[in-house]
Amino acid sequence: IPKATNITNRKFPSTFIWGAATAAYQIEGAWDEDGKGESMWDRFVHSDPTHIDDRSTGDVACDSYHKWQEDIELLKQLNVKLYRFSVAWTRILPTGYLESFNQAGVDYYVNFVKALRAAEIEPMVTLYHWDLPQTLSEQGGWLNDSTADRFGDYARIVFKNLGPYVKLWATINEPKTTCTQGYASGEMAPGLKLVGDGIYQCARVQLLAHATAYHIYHDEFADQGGNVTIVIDATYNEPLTDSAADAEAAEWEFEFNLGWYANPVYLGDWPQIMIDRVGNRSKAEGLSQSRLPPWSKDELEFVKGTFDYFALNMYTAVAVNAIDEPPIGTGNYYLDKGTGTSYKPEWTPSIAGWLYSYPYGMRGLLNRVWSKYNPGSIYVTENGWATTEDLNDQGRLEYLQGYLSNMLDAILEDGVVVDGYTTWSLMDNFEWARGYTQRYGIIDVDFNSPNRTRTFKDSAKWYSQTAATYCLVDTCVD
Ligand code: GBH
Repeated sequence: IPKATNITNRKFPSTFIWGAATAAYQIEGAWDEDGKGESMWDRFVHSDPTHIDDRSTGDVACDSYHKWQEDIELLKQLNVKLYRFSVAWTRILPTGYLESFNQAGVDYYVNFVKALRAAEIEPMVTLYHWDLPQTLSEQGGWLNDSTADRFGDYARIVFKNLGPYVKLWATINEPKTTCTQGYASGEMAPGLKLVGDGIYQCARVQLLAHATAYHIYHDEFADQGGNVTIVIDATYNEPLTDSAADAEAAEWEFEFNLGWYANPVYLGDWPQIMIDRVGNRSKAEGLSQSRLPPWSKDELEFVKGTFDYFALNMYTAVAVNAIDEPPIGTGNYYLDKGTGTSYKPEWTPSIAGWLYSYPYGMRGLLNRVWSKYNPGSIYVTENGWATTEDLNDQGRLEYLQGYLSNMLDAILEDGVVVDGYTTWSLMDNFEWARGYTQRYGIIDVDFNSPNRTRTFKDSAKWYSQTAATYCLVDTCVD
């Protein structure tokens, strides 16, 4: 196995848990089978094929709905002990309402988690990875406060039925991506462009939904003894220059991205800089209330502290610079944050425009999350690299090796508690608006074959060795 430079040859702690991640809409297919309802992603891809770069859909995807036993075999061959996957809300409650309850959906996932346990693989279940029931979407989706209650109804069913086999829960995956890409840029479902106000309301409703599920678990299923949190994605924000202004801008960027979701959950309330900047700009626009919806005292209490660990998705670094105050006029999150972003020339680009390799960013961000939010335990629930289809994926191998090496530095040198890691992704899958043009899997999937044949890439061979030896290179010292 080739050695990248500066990779530590020390072992990960024996308690560290190696895993892989996927999401329902990206792998399952069987979009309308066995009573499943339509989700907003089903609608998004079917209503206008141009929403997706290659005009593809997740109708079949990796066909994991049928090939789940084969997926468990792959996990075993990878030597991983943790599998992060998501449940499709529309298999459990096809319309999002209780009266639409679908037993076949529950049975499917109960069988699946039982089989994972039998294979000695711990399930980490994400309740929501972007596939909102279309019925709820038409009633406002993440702009409508009542969606938080519907999410609670759904979460209760999943906790009750899967809870005996599941100890690690994630409520909502990357709420920020849903708000920015789904409700502001319109690149993802439901394709709305509400860049000044809907984007903030979407964050509020998702945080209420998360907190609702968290409290249901701890009030009604505490005897299951599991841990619940929300999955937040973040970049490592490096000031573009060593000027004080760029350092402050990097701080604003941090708060307008990670802090937007982490601050309410871990510390209480929106970050102060968001309250100030969005409030001031809203006032200057002549609005009577901030476009960032203020929390009531009860809501604040309800959301604060709703975590049992920190689930962090981390892929890239961003360089941040100060800019002149953007003109007042149209409400816009991207102007509210008042920063400029770019990528440094020394970082390695991937084929995804937003994703650059800067391995130190993993160590830097883990330290920041650890000291700022004091979460007790961190799982890195996604981290991965985009390529075209290629079995000889040396670039991915080096990316993972470099990021994991920096994670190990955070653990051994800095005392950050990282308990587990689920790489993105177990296998190539439907990459949202990019369709099948960008591959993140360590395992290749042949989307031209009806069998959706899975083949280990070089990175998967390396990862299976690493998961067995706790070592990023061929030989480690303890
Ligand atoms: C993850 O998000 C998702 O959870 C996962 O489903 C997905 O397959 C994986 O990434 C790979 O993309 O287009 O410049 O506006 C990672 C965080 C946040 C990264 C939104 C891309 C859009 C940047 N993503 N971001 S841009």
